[in-house]
Amino acid sequence: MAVFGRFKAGKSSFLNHLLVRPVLPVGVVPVTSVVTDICYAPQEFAEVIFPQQDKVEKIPLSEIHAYISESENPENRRGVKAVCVFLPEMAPCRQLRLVDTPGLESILAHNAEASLAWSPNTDLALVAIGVDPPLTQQDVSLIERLRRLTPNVSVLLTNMDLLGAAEQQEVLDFVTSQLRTKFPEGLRVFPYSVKPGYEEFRQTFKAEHLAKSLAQFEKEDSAAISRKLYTLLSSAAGYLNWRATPPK
Ligand SMILES: Nc1nc2c(ncn2[C@@H]2O[C@H](COP(=O)(O)OP(=O)(O)OP(=O)(O)O)[C@@H](O)[C@H]2O)c(=O)[nH]1
Ligand SMILES: [Mg+2]
Repeated sequence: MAVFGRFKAGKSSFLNHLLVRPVLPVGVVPVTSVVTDICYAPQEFAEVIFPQQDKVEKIPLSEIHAYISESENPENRRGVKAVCVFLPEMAPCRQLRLVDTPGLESILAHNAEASLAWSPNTDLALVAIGVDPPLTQQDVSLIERLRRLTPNVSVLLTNMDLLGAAEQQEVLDFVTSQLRTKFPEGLRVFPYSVKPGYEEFRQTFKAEHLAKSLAQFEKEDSAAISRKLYTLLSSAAGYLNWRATPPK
């Protein structure tokens, strides 16, 4: 499950909250500069993938900041393709990989490039949208783009704690109805906050999205592969003077 979205939407904070541990660096300025993949291993460690040198370096988890944060690896000068984090606490969901991506729409264009270049690998995509502003044309374009790569795209409405109860409902209704007009076949919207007192959002997300997605993993996987093949064939269709049939 890969988390995409605007810079500072709270993508890394959300994954830390899900893991109940501050694994990924977060901050008030653009932070994540490298795609970071989190999955299960019996022991905790991390690997840094350098494509240019065809090299994988094993490092302690405490050192990942040096490779994935904009302040310590500006413009990804170290030339890192991705960082893989292995955690024993991912044991209950071994078939799951959580992926954090650099933010879009910031002044740092290389971050958006890194995210979009990685996006064709996505099976389950989660688009993080902060409540202020609640939904932009760029968010909708991102969802459209991801839906060409996978049938399973959902929205995480972050920073809900910044609003009172009535405003929370107002924003949720606005985002849901706007998305329904753009995507009539439906898109799940999960409200979220990492602040104390909002743990029920995490429970709902885990029960309603993660657990169900894992249960349907095989089915989802083959649907995602069909969608990717369709996108690949469509992009090659002009070249071959042939029309691809969309998957059912
Ligand atoms: N009030 C509030 N603040 C949040 C929440 N989630 C994240 N933040 C804050 O928002 C800021 C950005 O969080 P990050 O997790 O770094 O955001 P990001 O989307 O990963 O940012 P980039 O990696 O730069 O794209 C930080 O200052 C967080 O503390 C939330 O649910 N509520
Ligand atoms: Mg981040």
